[in-house]
Amino acid sequence: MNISRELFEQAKKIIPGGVNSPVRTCSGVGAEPLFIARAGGPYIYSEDGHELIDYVMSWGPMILGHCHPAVNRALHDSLDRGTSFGAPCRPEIDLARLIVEALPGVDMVRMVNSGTEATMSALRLARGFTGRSMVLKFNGCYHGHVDPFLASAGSGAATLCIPGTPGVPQEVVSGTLLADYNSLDQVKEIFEKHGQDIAAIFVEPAAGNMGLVLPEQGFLEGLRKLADDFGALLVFDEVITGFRVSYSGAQGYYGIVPDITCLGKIIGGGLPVGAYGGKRIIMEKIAPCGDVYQAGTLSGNPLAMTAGYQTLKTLQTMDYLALENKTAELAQNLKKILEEKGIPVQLNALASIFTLFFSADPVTDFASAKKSDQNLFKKFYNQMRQQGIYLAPSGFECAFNSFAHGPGEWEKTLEAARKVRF
Ligand code: KE4
Repeated sequence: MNISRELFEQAKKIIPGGVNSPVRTCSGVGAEPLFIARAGGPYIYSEDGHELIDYVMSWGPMILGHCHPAVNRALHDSLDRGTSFGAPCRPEIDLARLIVEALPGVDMVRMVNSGTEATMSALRLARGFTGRSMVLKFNGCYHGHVDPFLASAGSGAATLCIPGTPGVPQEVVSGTLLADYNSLDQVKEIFEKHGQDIAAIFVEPAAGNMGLVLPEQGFLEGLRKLADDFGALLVFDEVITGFRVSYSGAQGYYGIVPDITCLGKIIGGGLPVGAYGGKRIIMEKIAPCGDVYQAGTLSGNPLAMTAGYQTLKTLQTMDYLALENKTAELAQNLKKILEEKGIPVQLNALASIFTLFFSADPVTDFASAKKSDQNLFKKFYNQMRQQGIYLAPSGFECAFNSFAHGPGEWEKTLEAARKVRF
């Protein structure tokens, strides 16, 4: 009896692909999805009763671990007061205040309901504030399924785009410019050609959607200077890195202050939340104080605000450096185990995130990430999952450690890696 398989067959009849987000099918690694019944701490439990150590952690939100007592207690209390009012409520101020106090680049913040909604709104704001229409993003960076960002490099000049998916008209991506991550020369060239028309640079300050790719020395500083020199805005998509790489996000970790910051994942504590924030003069351009329109029925609902608030309050008491060190130790030991099997591995790690690329060459951008051996990753993923270690079902995602993982989980993870056969 395979309950997950049965549920997957049922789901496929009424939900496209049987999932509410494509990566969850696990088709990229030749596996079927596990249907999860419950989770607690660093563990998830499948409908078939299997316990697995979770390094997906809902793709980042669960940095405290699943069912953190303080978060769940706060949610239970909030539930009995109502789930959504469609009117201002105190928890919105409480969470907004924590975000503003934590992030150097955020004087004001608007809540939305997903990372996609955050980046979509931030793009409209950047265009409205600057009066310009073009936007520059980086190959391999993902900013949610916003039409102008679903663009692929066109032929010839790398900067001109074609739609990355059906349903996005050419004219929607004609204002999107593409460069390679960590390539300041390409960015300079693009600005020299289009500089007066570029509203914003959108960048993941540490990129988590091609596997983890870190900014090279001077890259973020260079983007900051180019944005300033040409009157464009610098937008940090911190949906993954916000409150993950440090309590002050990547902007605090790297010491670069963006004009707008996009958030999601951790600030919702597992409930649907996104946010975008920035300098006051920019944020006051947003309706109703400004004329750039954005709205949302469930934005700022008390339940999600409560989960986010309690998560951040708890994070204020946690030792990020200790978790960073433990994550580095785990990742380096995994790399060592694989190399002892004759498997070339590149490790990219930052704070509590890491990616093992099955490649002999360093991974510094999307092109080098794509050179990694996905067949080796597939073998690794499936044999680790069979041994109760739940990794992201793609070689272009990250592993997320948490404050709930401990020596027992890390040792079990290493033991499982030792038994993988390639
Ligand atoms: P959501 O709309 O999925 O909440 O956020 C979109 C988004 C925006 N920016 C960054 C940097 C992101 O990583 C994401 C979403 N991340 C993916 C995984 N890397 C979510 C998983 C999924 O699509 O199911």
